[in-house]
Amino acid sequence: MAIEGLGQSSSTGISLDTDGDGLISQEEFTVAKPEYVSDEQNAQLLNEIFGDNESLSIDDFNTAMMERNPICLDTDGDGSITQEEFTAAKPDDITDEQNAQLLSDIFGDNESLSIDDFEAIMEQKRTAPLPD
Ligand SMILES: [Ca+2]
Ligand SMILES: [Ca+2]
Repeated sequence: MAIEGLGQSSSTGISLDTDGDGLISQEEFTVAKPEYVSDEQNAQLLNEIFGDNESLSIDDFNTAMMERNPICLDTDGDGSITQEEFTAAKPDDITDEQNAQLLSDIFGDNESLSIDDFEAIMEQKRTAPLPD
């Protein structure tokens, strides 16, 4: 199996594992953070995602990311998450096509969702089996 081929269908976590040891370290996470995330926000994220762990397995990392408080996505603080805010926060390895699919999965016909609704939908997706 070609590892390079994983990019298409794999989860966010794998691309963060730059040394390929199967674990995402706080350092690897920090290196990969988008530029709009300040050091302060990054420290907060590390705390939320890693807790007391120096590193997490890719599975644990993805679970933690899904459980992460979506309030972080509400960058203008109006209590709702718009498609635009969601798109702005997407990891670099999510293609526009994948993002469009996510938007349609999560938002459906809505331009924005309340944080509660967004959380509920993400929770459903987290517990649902992933499509192939
Ligand atoms: Ca690693
Ligand atoms: Ca908002």
